[in-house]
Amino acid sequence: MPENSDSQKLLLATLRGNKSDQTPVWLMRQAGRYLPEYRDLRAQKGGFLELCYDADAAAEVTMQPIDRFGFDGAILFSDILIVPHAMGQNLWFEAGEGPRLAPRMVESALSSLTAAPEHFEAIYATVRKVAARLDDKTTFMGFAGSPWTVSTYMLHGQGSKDHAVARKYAYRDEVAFSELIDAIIDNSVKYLLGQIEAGVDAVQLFDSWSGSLSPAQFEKWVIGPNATIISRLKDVYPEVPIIGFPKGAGDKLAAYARETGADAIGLDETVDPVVAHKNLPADIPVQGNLDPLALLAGGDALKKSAAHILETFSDRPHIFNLGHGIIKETPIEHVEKLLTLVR
Ligand code: 1CP
Repeated sequence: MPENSDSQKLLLATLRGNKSDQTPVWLMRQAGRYLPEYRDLRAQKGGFLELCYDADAAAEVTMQPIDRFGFDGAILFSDILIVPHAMGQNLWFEAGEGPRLAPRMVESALSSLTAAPEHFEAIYATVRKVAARLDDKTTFMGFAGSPWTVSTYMLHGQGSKDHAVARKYAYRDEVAFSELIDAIIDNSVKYLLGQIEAGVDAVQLFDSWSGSLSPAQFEKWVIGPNATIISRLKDVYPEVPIIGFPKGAGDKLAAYARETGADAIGLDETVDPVVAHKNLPADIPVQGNLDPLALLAGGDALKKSAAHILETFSDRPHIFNLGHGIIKETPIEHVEKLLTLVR
């Protein structure tokens, strides 16, 4: 990407620490089920994974929220479970239930998996198509799940509420768990470097389930692996910003910000903006953190929450976002209202 076109990207500049009088905005899960055009294309393609691996369709889905709302950032349409799939686990989605992975790594050896790197190639094809379509004001973000969060799916074979199988495994079988985390790190670094080479401007690391760990486990399995991924990406692409999103980090948020080397910190909706602003390093950009339910509710709840967040972060680089993914029942008009409020 030539430098003169980069300079027009408000979100990218904010991630690099610039404060502008305009706050950039995008929404986690902005490409997805709350959009009728998404539901149409998904039905046409037959399912979610079919959509992910069809580069034309996935590029179209990535562009849908940009074409409709003009967000400052486009997030690659893919999923964090592409990494386990490329590592050789089978992956499918049960209708109305969610992801399934087999074999479950709690009872299988890593050495029994046969890698399927063609799954990464399909995603890079999407990245190239989107990069060719985006205008020079919109920042393009790639992503991966963080190792702890990805390991919970690989070990349970599906989503889980308390991640107990993974937490027990990490205590009881630390050597094997550590090997699994290292393998996820290696694959995630490879995958993110591939996304950057194919044309993304920045990447986000989603540690959606970091909130289920004890403080010592958080240091070991959240801060450690995220720091390793970030330092390995920075060795190759020091100028590409990395957003860390340790959902549910609570008291550990400041340690995460200091110790991982992330360029910007994503805040979930349980974080008090005033407390985060006080506790985080003064110059680090933050992203967030409207409650997805306040957006769904609309009206005063939406107005007041958005205003409070904007006001609190008015003298720090800030990217407006939700604290977690947009809920599928969210009315489109509420998204439009939010954009008016932020802009
Ligand atoms: O159409 C459908 O029914 C599929 C729903 C869907 C979508 C739209 C899934 C299944 N994944 C996605 C896309 C997706 N997932 C994106 C790209 C689009 C965007 O953000 O606009 C991203 C960044 C993700 C990331 C992701 N997938 C996370 C981390 C973020 C988060 O929300 O915490 C996680 C945990 C997943 C796993 C996943 N993917 C899909 C499901 C149903 C699940 C399981 C969630 C769970 O265990 O509760």
